[in-house]
Amino acid sequence: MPPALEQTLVVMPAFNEAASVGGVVEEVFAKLPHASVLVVDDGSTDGTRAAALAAGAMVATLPFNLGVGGAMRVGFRYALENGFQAVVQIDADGQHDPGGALAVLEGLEHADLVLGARFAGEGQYKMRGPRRWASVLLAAVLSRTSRTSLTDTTSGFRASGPRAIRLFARHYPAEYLGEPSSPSPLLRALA
Ligand SMILES: Nc1nc2c(ncn2[C@@H]2O[C@H](COP(=O)(O)OP(=O)(O)OP(=O)(O)O)[C@@H](O)[C@H]2O)c(=O)[nH]1
Ligand SMILES: [Mg+2]
Repeated sequence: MPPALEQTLVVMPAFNEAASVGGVVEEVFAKLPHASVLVVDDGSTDGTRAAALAAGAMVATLPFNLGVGGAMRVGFRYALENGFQAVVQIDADGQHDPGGALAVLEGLEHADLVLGARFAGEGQYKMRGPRRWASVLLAAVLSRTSRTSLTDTTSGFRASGPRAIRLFARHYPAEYLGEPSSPSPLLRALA
């Protein structure tokens, strides 16, 4: 059995997404009734917080910008402390179809972490230039390391089960899509 939606927390990292976050939250509630939604508003300077609250989400507002990694760790800690069995990350810019969240959640029956790939034959998403090369390289290296065929290792659309939640609440690459003092060339290409 995949985790019940009552025990599922949707975590939405958001940085200046006032224009889209409300619509995405509403769509999540429509597609995943009974799930909880936590928007992590990461020092936005627009109306992200108000738009997310108006749509019915919980909002964690960070006093300054931590980046997506730091924001996700806030979400995982909240999930752990409140007994959620699954965390689904959905971006606030409307790039992920919340309807697809059911499919990634179902994958948790057989895995600790499920990635919703953007290059697996559905949708129109395209990457170009260094970002694409870095993504292909990462996919090749991580496919070997994990002995699984992975096409899109940096997709934000992912579901984590209880073991992954415990791990990520403690350790999560906070620099990812953040502003580290000296970003690696690979991370810079992907950001
Ligand atoms: N919490 C937090 N969220 C962020 C930050 N930067 C981006 N985000 C959010 O993370 C999600 C993904 O960011 P995007 O900029 O869309 O990254 P992407 O999808 O890889 O890039 P695009 O292909 O340009 O859409 C969105 O919901 C953003 O609002 C940040 O510094 N902090
Ligand atoms: Mg995006």
